Amino acid sequence: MATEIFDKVNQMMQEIEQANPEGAAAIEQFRIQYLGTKNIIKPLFSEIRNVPNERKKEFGQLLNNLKQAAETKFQQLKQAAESQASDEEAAKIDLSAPVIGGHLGARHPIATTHNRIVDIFQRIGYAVAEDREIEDDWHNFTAMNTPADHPARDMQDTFYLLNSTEMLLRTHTSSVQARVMKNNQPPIRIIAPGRVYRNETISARAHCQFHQVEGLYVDENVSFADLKQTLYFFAQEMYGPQTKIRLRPSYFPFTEPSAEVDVSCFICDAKGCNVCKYTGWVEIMGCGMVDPAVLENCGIDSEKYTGFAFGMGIERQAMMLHQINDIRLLFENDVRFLGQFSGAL
Ligand code: 2NM
Repeated sequence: MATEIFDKVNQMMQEIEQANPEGAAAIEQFRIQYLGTKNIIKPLFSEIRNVPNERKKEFGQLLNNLKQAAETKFQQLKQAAESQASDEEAAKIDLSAPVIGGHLGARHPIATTHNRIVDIFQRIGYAVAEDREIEDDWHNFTAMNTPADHPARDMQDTFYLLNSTEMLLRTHTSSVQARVMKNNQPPIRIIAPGRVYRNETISARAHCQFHQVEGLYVDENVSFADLKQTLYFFAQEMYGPQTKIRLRPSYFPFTEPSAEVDVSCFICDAKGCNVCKYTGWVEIMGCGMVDPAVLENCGIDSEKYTGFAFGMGIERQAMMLHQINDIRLLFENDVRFLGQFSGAL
């Protein structure tokens, strides 16, 4: 009799361990059977009087283990069922469905302005050239006809890598054009957009990092007239069909002759306003005929070929287009600022 009741408890233990009810109803059935008010473990406790004294303690422990096993099993079943339910719920979400009334981000004005500039030049046959931001002195300065004693080469103006007099953060994307000229013969017609660095005191008008688009066209018989017409086309596409341009003589080490390019003020239609400081004109870029020394430095025969080049700051164009009066706004990523450009492409 005593061994029989022990066998019965051990068998029930096996049943509990092997039980695998599926679905909420079957799990509830398990709970009622082993843990409910009329569960089948409870009556076993009254069998203790039929167990010989020396085995009562052992029997009591066995029953407690049985109760505990049923409780543990039930908790496991419940958890497994809940996590399956949440998996099924998640599987119903269509991740490819379009957002309804969702909050869309905004493109950064530097990106939209960059895209506009690049697009205008691509339409007239310019290819985009990109290269490294960490440059060597030769591609950034020497190739660009910038002498060793030029102020741009000073530590005050250029970020050199730690303990280096050779490696620096490019100060303009001309270094990209030097690489293209070294590796290709004319005709060359490229724009080089990208980030550049200068050791400037940060203010509303200047930053130590900004973006440029530089252009370069080298071929036989490229003339200053070609340069002017290209810039005129760009100005009209960028600032509207009423836009005029004017060139003022200037100086760059890598071009001769050189000029600054102004466009008629598109804010006030050249009548005079804050943006053009009541002059009717705003400066948008520098340009010139590539100095023959630059062509020779990069392995191009300056007797056979001529070229023009130009360079503009993307931030400057973005600030004019959107009437932004502080360049620092373009680098702070304040969502109250960036959110104002949603919808722009
Ligand atoms: C400017 C102004 C004038 C320029 C020159 C060259 C190169 F590689 F051909 F020598 N690239 N860009 C250039 C000329 C850039 O930026 C204000």
